Amino acid sequence: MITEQRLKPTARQLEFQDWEFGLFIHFGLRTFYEGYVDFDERSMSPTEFNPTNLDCGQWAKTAQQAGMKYAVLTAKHHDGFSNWPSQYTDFSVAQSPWKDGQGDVVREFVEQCRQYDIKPGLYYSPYDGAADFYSNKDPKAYDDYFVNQITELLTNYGDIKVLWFDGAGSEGHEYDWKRIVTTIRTLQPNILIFNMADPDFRWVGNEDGIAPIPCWNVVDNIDYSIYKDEQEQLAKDLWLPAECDVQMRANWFYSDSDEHTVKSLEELMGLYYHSVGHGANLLLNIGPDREGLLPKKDEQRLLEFGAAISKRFANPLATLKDCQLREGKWEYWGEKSHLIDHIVIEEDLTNGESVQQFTITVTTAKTQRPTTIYHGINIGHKAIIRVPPIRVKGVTLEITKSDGEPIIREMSLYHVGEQF
Ligand code: FUL
Repeated sequence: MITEQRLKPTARQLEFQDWEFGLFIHFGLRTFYEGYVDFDERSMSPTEFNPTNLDCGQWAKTAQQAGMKYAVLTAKHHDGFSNWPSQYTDFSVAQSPWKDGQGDVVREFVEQCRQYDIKPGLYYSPYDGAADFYSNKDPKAYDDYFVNQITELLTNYGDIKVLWFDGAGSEGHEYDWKRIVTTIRTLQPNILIFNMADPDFRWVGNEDGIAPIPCWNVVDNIDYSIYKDEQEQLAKDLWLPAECDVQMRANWFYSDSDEHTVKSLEELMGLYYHSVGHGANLLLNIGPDREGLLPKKDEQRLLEFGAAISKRFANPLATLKDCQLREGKWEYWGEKSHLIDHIVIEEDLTNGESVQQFTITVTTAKTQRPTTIYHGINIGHKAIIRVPPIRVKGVTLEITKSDGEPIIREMSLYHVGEQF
């Protein structure tokens, strides 16, 4: 029986959770100012924006080859520079020498995403360091600007899947969210909004790529930004799946001086277990360089990462089809014994999250005794459980506490070994 009060995801939230892995792209005028930091005092000129070889196809193709399903580009970051020729500012690509001011990074990005079957998303910083009316002295003028720019982005580029609102810098600023959200929902009813205003998914609360255990889908508060410790209390419980955004290097935007900080494959694999493996999405950032390309080392590392993920999880020893549901337990019984070191479980979330506690019990290979080897809390979208290698004849998943009848949509067993 499913309890009436159990919160359920929308169809677009369910779809989002299945994407699992995406590419975050920080690119803009700031790319051309070495060492520029968030809320930098230095002024910047659009005349410096001139990627010599911009290729959004390289971004999208690399993402696709790595197994990513979506990408989010900074349409406008905190510095206020618009990566599209917005008619509401003179601080955009239109004032740059790039393509004689006729270029549009947002357009090239969304078109190439579609080309490679990557869902396009746009980051839009509510904070704006360039619009002098941003400050609370004239919040209404800034709301107008916000709505006008969002209207351009959500009208001129087709279906946009994600609108990513970064809270950083906005602490204490009052926006007319009602007006802004009405605009967004009217223009693109299926868009997913990140973390602010009327969110569809939430920030995991750190920029390290780590989701906790348990990472529930239903929450009553959200983390706002890295500059604010207190969480924002929501008016009611909401289904808000978590996303883990994390950098490939030490900086979000390209820098000449941090190539040595490109994360190792080992560290990235760890992040995968701690994010996707805990039921959250992983949004991994790369800052394209001054040519407008993903830097070689980052591109290679991302491809290695994607290959390592699929190598690990492409060949299960058994899946749900090989299991039987008996008296509320999902049981696998092998003809032969197997070495296993991973158990991956997915809950069908269509009607909400049910599992609150579970155990994994193996039937030992020689004496065929049931032995519990793992106690878990939630399963949610996906739980990747890594155990020391163990030879088993059978494996049983038992849900020991749940809200209503749990539906398991996948349970698979793997022997991955020591490989990377
Ligand atoms: C932070 C920002 O201030 C960074 O520049 C970056 O955009 C990151 C995703 O969010 O809070």
